[in-house]
Amino acid sequence: MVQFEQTFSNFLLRHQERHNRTYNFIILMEGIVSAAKKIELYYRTGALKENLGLAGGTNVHGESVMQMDEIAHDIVIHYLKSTERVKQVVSEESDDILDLHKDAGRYFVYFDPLDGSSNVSHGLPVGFMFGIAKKNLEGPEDFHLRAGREYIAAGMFVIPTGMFTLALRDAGCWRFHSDEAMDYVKPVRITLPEDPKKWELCFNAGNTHTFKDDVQRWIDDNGSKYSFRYLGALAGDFHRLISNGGMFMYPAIVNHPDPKKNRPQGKLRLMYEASVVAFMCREAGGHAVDETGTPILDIEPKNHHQRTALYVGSKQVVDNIAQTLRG
Ligand code: AHM
Ligand code: MG
Repeated sequence: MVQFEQTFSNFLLRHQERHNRTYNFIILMEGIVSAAKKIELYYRTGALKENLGLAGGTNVHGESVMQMDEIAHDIVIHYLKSTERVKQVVSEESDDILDLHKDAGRYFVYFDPLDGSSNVSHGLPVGFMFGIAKKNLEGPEDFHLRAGREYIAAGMFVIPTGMFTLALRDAGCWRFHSDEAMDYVKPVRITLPEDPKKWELCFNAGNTHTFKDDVQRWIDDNGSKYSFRYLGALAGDFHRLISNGGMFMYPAIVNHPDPKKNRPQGKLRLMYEASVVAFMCREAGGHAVDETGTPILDIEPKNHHQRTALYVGSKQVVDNIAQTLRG
């Protein structure tokens, strides 16, 4: 018997029809999925094509080598442009906000085309992460930077594993995998497990002594309740976290022995890393806060590359550390 799975395209088409929505979002998502497939292909053949080198370096043939994250950025821009539905984008790989179809477009896309760069030279998982917001439907467009609560969707591809997670506002968090024909198939709704048995903690434990004292104390008091896992690429770490429950955190670094290495604002980027996972987590029943215990989704970005500390995962655990963070 041939086994047929529902495809992502069919899932999305039905979703839009059920909610009486236009097809614009389908056209946008088709562009995003095409970009992800291309990035995946380049990533898997990176060593062969020598795409894993440093930007500006040269390969054995004396040709200039593009870094994988620059390639991924170009791929995403190409496919987003081709949808003709995107007003502006923010990419981790571009200093400036980029205009695509500034007047005619309908969406804003905030993305990190290849997150987790320290994994690239090992061929280990990285992420293509994105948040999507819509133009002002009432009143003229003011091009303000959207807070996570204004996103209409957010998602991530864990490359090169073929796993894709997409959260749609008020319609849940869904996971798909790539089949033999490279189609994303078999939607599975993700809800954070209530049972604490599988919960895990996920953070760079080597940084513990650099966290603020209250956070170090929280880890001392609570750490032994959980298993620890850390891949070092947010998409991969969050992919596991959202299935098992627990908490991923990247606290502010304020006690570094070399004060120049402190990161009081945190490391991760608000618009295309923290808000993306916070949005997915909310749709899966979880929560996310920053170093002051403020919900990540409520933070109004002042700058498109703004950083934030991040605590994201099961509501119970995040609420618990949020109390400590609020002091
Ligand atoms: P990048 O955008 O430079 O790749 O940094 C983001 C990554 C995240 O994917 C990951 O969660 C974190 O940085 C890991 O940082 P560290 O190596 O300090 O633990
Ligand atoms: Mg990144």
